Amino acid sequence: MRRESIPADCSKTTSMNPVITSIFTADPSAHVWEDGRVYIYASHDVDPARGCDLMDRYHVFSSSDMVNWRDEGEILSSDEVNWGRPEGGFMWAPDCAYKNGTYYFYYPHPSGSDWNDTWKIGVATSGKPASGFTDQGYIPGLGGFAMIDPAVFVDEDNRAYMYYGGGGRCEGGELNKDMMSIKGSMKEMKGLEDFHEAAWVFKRNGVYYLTYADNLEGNNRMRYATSEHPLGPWTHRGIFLEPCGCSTTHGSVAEFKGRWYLFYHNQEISGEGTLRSVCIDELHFDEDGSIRTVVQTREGVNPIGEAPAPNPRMKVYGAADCVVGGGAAVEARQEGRSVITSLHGAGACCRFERVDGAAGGRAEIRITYATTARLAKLRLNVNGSDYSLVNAPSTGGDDEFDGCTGLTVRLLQGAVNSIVWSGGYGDISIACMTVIPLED
Ligand code: FUB
Repeated sequence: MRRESIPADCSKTTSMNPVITSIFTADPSAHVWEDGRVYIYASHDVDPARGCDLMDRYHVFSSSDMVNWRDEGEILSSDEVNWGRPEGGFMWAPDCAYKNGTYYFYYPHPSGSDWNDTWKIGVATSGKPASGFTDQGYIPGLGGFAMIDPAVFVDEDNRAYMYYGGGGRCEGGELNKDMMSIKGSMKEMKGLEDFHEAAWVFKRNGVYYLTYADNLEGNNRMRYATSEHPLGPWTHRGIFLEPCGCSTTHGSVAEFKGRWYLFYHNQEISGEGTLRSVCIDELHFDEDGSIRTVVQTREGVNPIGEAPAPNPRMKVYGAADCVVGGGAAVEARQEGRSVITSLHGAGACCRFERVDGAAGGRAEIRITYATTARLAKLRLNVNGSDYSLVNAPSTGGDDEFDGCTGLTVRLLQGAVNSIVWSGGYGDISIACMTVIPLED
């Protein structure tokens, strides 16, 4: 295998917005766990979109510095939910909580074909934050018409609370110690003004904050209310996120290394309300605890904490390692580099054989690319499994190989894996492919 000289480096100086560009993601729920990393549990808008019904799986993303984000891969799909809607789909805004060594992943999903009347709140558990989740069923007694968007807040005394709702009604209740049932019953959260959906609760300086999306026609905003108690009553405090240019708005708030952040989504990359992308901007408070209006930026946020160290197990595969087909070509560029080009035609592809999957299991697969197309895409197939379309936003020049995109997939043990990138979705050239084995 020949190593290419083009660096397979995805590092950024600010997070940029949207921050997740490789696939379409929405409804981010952010948490900082004991390993010191920040995690985003997001919905996945499946491309091409057809309303929000094809959203059938979840990915997790994590970072050590708020700027460089790693796709941790898919953690749950509707195929794995045996109590779920027979037709699948409708895996909407999720959340995750940690208690006593277990991660609890909460997600809204209908149990019947009449989807909006049969919502339930499913729970999947794992001993790890971003892999190994197994569905455990749904929380008894919760759900029904429009009751979506679960959010769980674990207080300093280790008591946990669930909030959820849609269609104008927000409910909250305490979770039992098992984290999978409600103590008593849920009650309506009083004092919220113009509640639509997307409840989220956090605590700062002893004050509980409940944030949510309002009902502004076609362009929801985010409002918040505060309370001295986790289940209210709440005092409405106002709007802190103006419209993001997307018909839905959904956000979460987290503190990371002493700074506060809002995680939300917009439709900047696609221009379509059902192909959304997660963004991050800083959140600031006034002296009296009021949240200042969030400034939505293109640059995103600055690095904080440690940048990711190069992974010693990373392997880089160049144009010489790939077999092209369907009109794709290998071309020599400046400094004697060879790159894979002409991937715009339907059927054009490049195939990397004998890719090393190390011990097998999860691995990040990234490509370093250049494109002048506003939004090129490539379809990724690994060992015969079709993963999805992977986005490759413009780098501004067909010789500007500073684009980086990819997914986390599952590889087999050893140098036996076949990875195919197929084109037909915009002109794009690939300089190299990087494979980084992850802990399983
Ligand atoms: O992503 C599907 C739905 O759109 C979410 O559950 C809502 O909060 C809205 O963002």
